[in-house]
Amino acid sequence: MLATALSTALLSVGLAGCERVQSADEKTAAGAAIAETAPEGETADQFVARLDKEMREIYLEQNYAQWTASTNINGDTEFLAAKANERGLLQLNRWIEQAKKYEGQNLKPETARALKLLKLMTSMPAPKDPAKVSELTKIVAKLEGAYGAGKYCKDGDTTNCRELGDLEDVLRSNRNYDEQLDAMNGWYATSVPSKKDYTRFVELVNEGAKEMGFADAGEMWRSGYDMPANEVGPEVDRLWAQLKPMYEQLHCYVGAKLDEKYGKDKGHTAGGMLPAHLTGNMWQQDWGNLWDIAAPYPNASPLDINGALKAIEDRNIADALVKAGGSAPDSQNDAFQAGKLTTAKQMFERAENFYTSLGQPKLPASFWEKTQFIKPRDRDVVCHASAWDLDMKGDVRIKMCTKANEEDFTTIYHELGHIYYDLNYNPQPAYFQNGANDGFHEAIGDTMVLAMTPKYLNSIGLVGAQTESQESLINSQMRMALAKVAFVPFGLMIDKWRWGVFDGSIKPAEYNSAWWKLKAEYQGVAPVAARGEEFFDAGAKYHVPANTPYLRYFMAHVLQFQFYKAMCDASGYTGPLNECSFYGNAAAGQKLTTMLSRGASQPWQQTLKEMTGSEKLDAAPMVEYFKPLNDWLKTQNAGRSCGWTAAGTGAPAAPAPAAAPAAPAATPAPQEPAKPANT
Ligand code: X8Z
Ligand code: ZN
Repeated sequence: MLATALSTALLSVGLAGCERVQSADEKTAAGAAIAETAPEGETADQFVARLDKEMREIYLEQNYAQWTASTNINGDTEFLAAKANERGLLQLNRWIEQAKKYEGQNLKPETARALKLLKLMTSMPAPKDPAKVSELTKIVAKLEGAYGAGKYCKDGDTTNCRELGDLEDVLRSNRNYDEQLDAMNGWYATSVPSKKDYTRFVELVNEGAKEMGFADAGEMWRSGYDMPANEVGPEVDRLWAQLKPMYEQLHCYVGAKLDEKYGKDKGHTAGGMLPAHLTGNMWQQDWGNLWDIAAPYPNASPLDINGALKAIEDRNIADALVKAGGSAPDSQNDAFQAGKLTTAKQMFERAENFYTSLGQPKLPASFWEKTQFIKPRDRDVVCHASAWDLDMKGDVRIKMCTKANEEDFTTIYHELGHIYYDLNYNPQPAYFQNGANDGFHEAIGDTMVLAMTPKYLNSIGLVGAQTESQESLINSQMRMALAKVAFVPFGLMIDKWRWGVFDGSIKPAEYNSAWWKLKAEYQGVAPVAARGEEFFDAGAKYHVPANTPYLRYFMAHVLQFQFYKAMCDASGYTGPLNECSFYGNAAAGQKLTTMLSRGASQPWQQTLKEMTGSEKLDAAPMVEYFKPLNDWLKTQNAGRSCGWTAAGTGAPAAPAPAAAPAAPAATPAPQEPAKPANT
């Protein structure tokens, strides 16, 4: 695909995050047929027709180069990816220059839209100075490579290094307080060297954005939503206000569970915040791994998807070991890898089946041949999951380091949402091959995840028989809430931070304190020991070094419930929203197909209206979905002291949720010694 509205497209490196463009015939190698100047007398319509053709050509080189670099990190591939990106960015600047002569002309709506989207085609606007484009693309390739190859070697012992995936495993399932702290701090140490490059990166993209007429790169990002850029902030604040009371209830409940598990002195930090290393997730964005301590009714209907997937993997490894025969360590290792690959493919097949049940096509054979399903053993790769459309005509791939757990299982459904978006809008001109907005792209797969009800999971053999009871309902709602509700403030704070970084209100000397201040304010999480400016903790989150805008995920969390409700309605379902699954329903599938095939060819508000009947983002369906859990949480939290104060961070406090009786706005926290950064 062309990636996500503001982000991907041309400039692959670092742009897209989850969405990258890719591939095609070698004979159309990028640049081959692309002139540096526009033909004389070219009309606007002729210009966009040429744009369509040239974009298809130039992305190939970028996509192949970037795929190669992301699936094999080393100096050579980094160099080539940077070069390809440099050529792409230079060409984008040329097109933008060439398009200027049509400003103010009376154009066909489709042509006007193509020209408007052109300026928003990258999330890394490049300066005009070619030397700076070269510098920018080298930095970008280096930042992403460094993230992908990051390792924590405890006490500097290089014979004992762990990668991100190993460290995430600790947070996922090891409940030892100190080991979790060590895993988090260990990963966060890997981003320290990137601060200098990131700081320079910010200067360069701001220069590019200004030359394109934006105040800074953040304003450019906010211009990608078919509404005035200055209305985007207030719009997302409005949505957050709809969701915040529910988040505060969940925060209070999870905090109480952490107290039970670790003791009152360790379950909260000063001010009543959750200790960052105890949320089961490296970035505190998804608390689903806390199921072992947060399950409301451990004895109600089973929902142990992790256990089921692990059992499948164990069987596959055992089968592969039998096949391999030999007992030599090499053949054992091969069998282990083969067992993991088989499991990953089975997980992908299951997700593909969900989409085909809705009328989508089977994935092309090349997808199965070229996808990176699991982490290779012989080289560094960027493990962060992403979906790629290499040639806009069927060469789609996913890059993942799949593990047999629930989080990765749902990530596969998420990634396939991108892939099916790509395949459905491939007939559009290149410049419309994108999501209606970038939040749409991120919301598709997640909408399918909402339809993965306990009944569906039972039907595919991943959980045991379900009995209908209030306890089962609360369990399944909690399972979703730990992933979806917990995410919302995280989805907002990342770009609040970047908007500040780009507009200069957050200076490099304040990067870390501002990061933790926003995390305190929105999420109510904090590190347990000072994280001063010697750290660069934002850089430990993929999307920052990869320069993938993040507001898209916040919007997606709102949109996916709107889409889900619309598809449930289309399927004829009339029961409680949270029990609906449209798996296998043709009418729901038709709605989806229509939305996907529009791509970015019209303002997203129009596409949303076709899908849901309304052109407004609205968190009401999310609130409706979680009503049973929210009511239950209020009862559970009665008598608890909910809310937090962001002690020492200067961030505003979250007031106590209404249902929590008479508690002060925050647990009066024991005063910690003054900490420079985050407390
Ligand atoms: O980055 C992703 C996807 C690729 S677009 C794996 N996600 C965000 C994240 O991991 O931070 C999906 C949810 C949020
Ligand atoms: Zn995604």
